[in-house]
Amino acid sequence: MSPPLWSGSPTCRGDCPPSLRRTIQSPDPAKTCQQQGDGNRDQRVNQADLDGWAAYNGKGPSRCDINLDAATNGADRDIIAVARARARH
Ligand SMILES: [Ca+2]
Ligand SMILES: [Ca+2]
Repeated sequence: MSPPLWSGSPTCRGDCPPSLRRTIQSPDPAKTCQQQGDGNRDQRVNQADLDGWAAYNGKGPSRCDINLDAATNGADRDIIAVARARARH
């Protein structure tokens, strides 16, 4: 009996075409926004995100845990501040 032609979920191995690799590895848009500092996920990085961060500062995981390290702290504020400054230009 021959092995199945396809098994398991799609993953990218060394022989994966670059175009398919990009598709599989493309980030979730919402997650990307959060990583760029959009804590409240309204597609903008502004004072509201800093206000949101202040409300969660010193706490554990939150929507303002931008770097997803399970703590909401100054490192997350820095990311928001940089993204905000970048958005102004
Ligand atoms: Ca926002
Ligand atoms: Ca964090």
